[in-house]
Amino acid sequence: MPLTTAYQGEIPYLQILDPDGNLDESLAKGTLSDADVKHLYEHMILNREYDDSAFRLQRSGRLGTFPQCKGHEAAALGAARAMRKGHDYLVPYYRENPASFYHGLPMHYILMFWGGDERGNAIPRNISMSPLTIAIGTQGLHGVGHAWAFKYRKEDRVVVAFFGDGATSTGDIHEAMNWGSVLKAPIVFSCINNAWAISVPQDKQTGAETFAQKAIAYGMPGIRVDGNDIFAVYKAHRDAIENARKGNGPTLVESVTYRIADHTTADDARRYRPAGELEAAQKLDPMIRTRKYLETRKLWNDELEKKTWEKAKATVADVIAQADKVSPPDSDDIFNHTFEELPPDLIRQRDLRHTHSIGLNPEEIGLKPQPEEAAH
Ligand SMILES: Cc1ncc(C[n+]2csc(CCOP(=O)(O)OP(=O)(O)O)c2C)c(N)n1
Ligand SMILES: [Mg+2]
Repeated sequence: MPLTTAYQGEIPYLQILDPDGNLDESLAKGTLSDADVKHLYEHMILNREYDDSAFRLQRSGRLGTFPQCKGHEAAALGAARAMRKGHDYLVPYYRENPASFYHGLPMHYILMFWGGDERGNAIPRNISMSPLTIAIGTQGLHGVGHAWAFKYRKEDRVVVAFFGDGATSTGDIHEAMNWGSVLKAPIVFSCINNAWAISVPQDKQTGAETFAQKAIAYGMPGIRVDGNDIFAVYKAHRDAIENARKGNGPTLVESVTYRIADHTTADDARRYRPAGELEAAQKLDPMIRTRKYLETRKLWNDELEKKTWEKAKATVADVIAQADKVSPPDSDDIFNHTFEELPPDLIRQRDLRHTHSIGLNPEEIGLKPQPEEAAH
């Protein structure tokens, strides 16, 4: 019997705004209006200013570390704009400040968090997003859980879960994509391929040509987009979100961008980045292209650019002042924001870890021995 084809798949690639700022009018139809692009560019400026200020705060000893989002602005904001604000649910990792702020997260929270204050990751209830995730990939499963809950409750909310190229090598992301697809959960898997996972490049991360093609194996659509193109990122996410809202399950969107900064302030990418790569990527910076587009449409000029940066600087200075005014944290905070009701073992950990209790008999400080301790 001859061999036949069991399955054949294809991954589309979408670019609408090219690096010179030229727009494919037919693909752009029904996507972002002039006002949208202007507004998103203003957000890019605000985020770039925030990013550079946070870097300086770290260098002056006021933040522990900071992962810069530089270069990711279009990839994050295009997806954020495609979501229904306050309704759809954002599941970030740690490089989505532009999306988080767009969805209303107070900007000083992120400074608090990287300054070591856990209250900065206690997301206010009215913001439709989960906390930042540092444990790579785990948020994929949280995202599927949220999406499954929305489906179960018959709410028409959709989750957008972000993760990096490096996270695709974790078991959690595979499990999340598998279960998301099996359950037809309303979730979009947004993979930010920024070429690096700390010092690991794409060809050491996967044997596949794209990350998007992994969707095929999970039985969901996959698409690769130019992640520095705000139109393409928006369109791919909007279509995927609306498809999920209709009950058709997840999509994997791979946004190809570049990590213009070091991995975090604790890294020095000059040690591993090939010569010339950064300079080439800087030419593809999403802000350059978005500005060029706005200028071609006579919607932007030097004066607006100057004014917007000035406004961004003033906003960020206010944000820093706000973070400075926050009362000092309490070490109990690390226990206080994850559970609605703290489970007994964590109550015990919280109470036992106080320095004054170390070495004391738990019974003497009013704690009942745990069953295994009683058995010894
Ligand atoms: C489970 C787990 N393993 C390892 C790490 C250490 N770590 C922190 S960031 C990172 C690389 C992540 O790369 P990627 O997913 O591409 O995201 P990017 O930082 O490039 O945006 C690693 C391995 C971690 N935080 N969590
Ligand atoms: Mg990466």
